[in-house]
Amino acid sequence: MFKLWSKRSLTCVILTAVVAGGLLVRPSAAEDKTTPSAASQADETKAGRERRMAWWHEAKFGLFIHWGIYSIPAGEWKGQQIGGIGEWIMHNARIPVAEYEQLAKQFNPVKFNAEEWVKLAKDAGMKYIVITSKHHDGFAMFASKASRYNIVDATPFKRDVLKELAAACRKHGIRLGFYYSQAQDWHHPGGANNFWDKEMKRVSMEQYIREKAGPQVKELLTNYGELAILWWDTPADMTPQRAEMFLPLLKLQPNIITNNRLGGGYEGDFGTPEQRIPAKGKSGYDWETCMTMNNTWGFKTRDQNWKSTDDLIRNLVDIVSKGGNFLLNVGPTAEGVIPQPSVERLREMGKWLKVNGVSIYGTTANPLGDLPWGRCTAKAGDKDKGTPDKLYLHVFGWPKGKLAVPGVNKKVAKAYLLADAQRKALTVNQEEGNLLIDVPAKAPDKCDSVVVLELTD
Ligand code: FHN
Repeated sequence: MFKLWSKRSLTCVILTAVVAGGLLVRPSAAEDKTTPSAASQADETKAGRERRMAWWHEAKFGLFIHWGIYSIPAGEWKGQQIGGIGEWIMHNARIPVAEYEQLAKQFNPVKFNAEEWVKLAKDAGMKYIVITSKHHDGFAMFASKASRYNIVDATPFKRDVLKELAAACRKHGIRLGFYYSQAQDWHHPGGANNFWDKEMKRVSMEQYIREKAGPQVKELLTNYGELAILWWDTPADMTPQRAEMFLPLLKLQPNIITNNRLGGGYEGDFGTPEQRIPAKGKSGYDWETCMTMNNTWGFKTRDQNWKSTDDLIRNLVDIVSKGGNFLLNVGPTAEGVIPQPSVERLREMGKWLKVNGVSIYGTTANPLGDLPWGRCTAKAGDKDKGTPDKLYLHVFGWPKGKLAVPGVNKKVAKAYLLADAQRKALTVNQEEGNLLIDVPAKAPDKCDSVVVLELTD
């Protein structure tokens, strides 16, 4: 029998307990690391990997959806407010399996409309969606032959919401990825980390992977058309051998992109800093910051601690200027509704991106040094098409009259405001690498005004 509480698993329990306590933890060093070779495509060439990752590099901005039966209690259990993040209520209130699974019988999200969610993501300027197919509570939000504890077999709703989302994503040109909690499963007696339910008759984690997690991942990779991303989470107790039980399945989706949370030493395609933005990016290192808009991933009625739209836009810009992607979360209600404060923020971000999107999508990290007034993104030109190299100066703090830009070593052919449809040239004084750009007195955008520099050799 394998040891249930190895030193490694204990570290993981402590980490997850801190997360569950609602603190914003720094992910472990392992969480931040990634290697160019994905677990699923270990023998691919560099060019092959670049082709597989190309859309993701272009996309920059995605929607994370944490949705499950935890949205029914929404942070409250038996009249008590339960601390920590909403989707952890089973763990944090130490709810036995037999009690928690009764929630499924009430789950009837009649207001769920896949098209509306996908259109909202699109309007927000997002290019992909990642949704929780099964979170740590073990409840599958899709039709599963591997476990009847799923939305089709165990709820009055009986609809496979992932199927509907996959169809809507295909229709609207949004890529779809699935989050799957491969290690923690508080419902299955072999899943990691349910230490509170004394009624559970433990089985091995191998048995859990063999009879539930493995077959479910296979279902996800088989039944929903082409998938963009498989987003593993919390590799508690994952040994290399256990991780390897999942790897052959990835061949079902040769182009899939995976994150670095499978465990067992498999680092996937990208790092996953959580609730934070790294101080600096790293060349050749792909990463995606995932972040909540309030303090919870899954819906919690009382959590109204919303970040402002300006902060969210600046976070997006900060991340992209360091070469990363931004996966921004919403936690729909038990009725299937995305909370209004989230909708408002997404629409406002979309408005900003409508004007300024070219300074985000398909750009690369800031080639200049630190900039006191904001951030910079870059785009290489195309000689064949006659398009110049460009720098996008994201000005958070609008200056009085002149914008000083240090470190520009190429000649500036033209400077203009992205918000100016006429592209009227701004006067630029260039002395060696230092620029002084004459800008209007009033910032075109109170959050982030973008000045474009077209460069020549
Ligand atoms: O424990 C989960 C948490 O509930 C949430 O899903 C986040 C999203 O990245 N991942 C884990 C904590 O790292």
